[in-house]
Amino acid sequence: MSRTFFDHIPEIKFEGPDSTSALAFKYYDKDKKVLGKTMAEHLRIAVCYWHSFCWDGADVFGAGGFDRPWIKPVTDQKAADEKLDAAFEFFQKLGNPYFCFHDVDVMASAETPKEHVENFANIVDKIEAKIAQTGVKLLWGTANMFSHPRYMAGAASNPNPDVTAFAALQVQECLAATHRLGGANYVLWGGREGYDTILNTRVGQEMEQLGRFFNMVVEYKHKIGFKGDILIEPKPHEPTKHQYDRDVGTVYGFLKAHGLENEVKVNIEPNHATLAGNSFEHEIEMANAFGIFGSIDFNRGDPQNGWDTDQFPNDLRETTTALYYILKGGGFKNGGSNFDAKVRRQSIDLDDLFHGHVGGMDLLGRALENAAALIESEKLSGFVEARYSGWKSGMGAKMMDGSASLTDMAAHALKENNSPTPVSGRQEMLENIVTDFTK
Ligand code: XLS
Ligand code: NI
Ligand code: NI
Repeated sequence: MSRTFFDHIPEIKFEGPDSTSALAFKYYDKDKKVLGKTMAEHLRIAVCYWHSFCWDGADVFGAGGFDRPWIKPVTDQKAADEKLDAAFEFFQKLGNPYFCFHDVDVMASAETPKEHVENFANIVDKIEAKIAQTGVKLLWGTANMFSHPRYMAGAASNPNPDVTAFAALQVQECLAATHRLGGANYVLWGGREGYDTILNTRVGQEMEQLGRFFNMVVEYKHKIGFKGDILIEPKPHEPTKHQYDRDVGTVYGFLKAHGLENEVKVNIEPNHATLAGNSFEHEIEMANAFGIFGSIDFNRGDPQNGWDTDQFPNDLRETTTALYYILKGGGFKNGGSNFDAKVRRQSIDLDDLFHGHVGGMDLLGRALENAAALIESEKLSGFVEARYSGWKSGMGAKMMDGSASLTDMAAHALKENNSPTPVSGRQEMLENIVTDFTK
C-alpha cells in the first residue's frame, strides 16, 4: 500500500494567464502546439529526486526544518519506499513527464559493495513498477560518487584504485538500471573529480584516469545496448577547488583528447555556467558549435553569492534567450529540462515544493513561446545571416574549403588594395529585439 503525503494539494491544471490561483499553470499548457510540437514534447520537464525528496533543509550552519514526513532519522528500506511513494505522488499531481535520480537518493543506505548492489536492486524493481503504473518516465539516472567519505579525494580520479573500483560498481549498476528503466540519458557529474590542493595532486595522472573511466562507461553502454546519451555535466568547482570538467569548452577538449567527442554530450546547468564565469547562453552555443548539446539542469544562482545556490529559475529574459539557442540548435532530442533546483531553507511546507516547480514550469512554457516567436520572426537570425554572408563565396569560401592558402589570401588583399570599412555590430538594436520578444 502506498502512503500518501500530498492529499491537501489538488492536481495542478492549466488555467491560463488570468488565473488567480497560485497553484495553477498560467503558461505551461502541455498540449499547446509551438513550432509543430507540444510544449511537453519540446521541454521534456523533469523533477529531481535529490533536492525535492532527500533534503530536509539542513545547511552547514544548522539542522533542517522541512516538513518531509517521508524522511526518517535512519535511512532504512521503509524510508526509501515511502520516499518513492512521495516522489511519484508529487510527479502525478504536478504533471511533470520525467524525473531524475542518483542511486543513493532512491535506495536504502549501504556501506559495502554487496549491500550497495542489493539495496539498489531492491528499489529499482519498485521504481520499475511505479513507472509502469504512472507513465512518468526517467530522463536520466546518475551515480552519486561524491557524498560518501570514501570519495573525498575523487572517484575515477582518486589516488587509490580501490575507490575507483567502487565507483565502477556504482556506475555499472546505475547505468544498467537506467537502461532497464527506459532512461533517456545517463549523467556523469564529476563532483570531486578535481583537487583541493595541487600540492598533493598528480593532475596529469588524474585526468588520464578520468579519461579512461569515461571510455569504460561508453564501452559498457554499448555492451548492454543502451541507446540513450552519456552526458557530462560541467562545473568549475564546489565542492573541490578545481573540477577537471570546468565548462563546456574544457569538456570538449577533454573528450577530443580521449576520443570521445562523438560518444558523450553535455548536461548544462546555468548556475555552473555562471560559477565558471560564463553566461548560460554561452554554454549552450558552445555545445551547439561542438555538436555536443545534450540536456539542461535548469536553475539559477544568486548574483551576490558565489556558489551553487540552485534556486528555481525565474528570469524570463535569460530563459527566453536560452530556449532560443536551444531551439536554434534543433531542440532537445534525448535531453530535457530537469529542475536541479531547491526551495529556500525557510520554505518549509510541502506546498513550497509545488510553488517552486509550478513557477519553473510556467517560466519555461512562457519562454518557449517567446523563443519560438523570435525564431519565426527571423529578426536575430536574419541579421546574423547577413553579417556572415561574405564567407559564402569568393576568397572566404575558398579559405574555408581549404583551397586558398595564407599566400592566396594575402595576394587577394594586395590585389583589392582596400582597407575594409568596419560595419556596426548593432548590439543595442539586437538587445531591443530580445526585449520586445520577452513577454
Ligand atoms: C551539483 C550537480 C548535481 C548533478 C547530478 O552541482 O548539479 O546535482 O546534477 O549529480
Ligand atoms: Ni546538476
Ligand atoms: Ni549543480
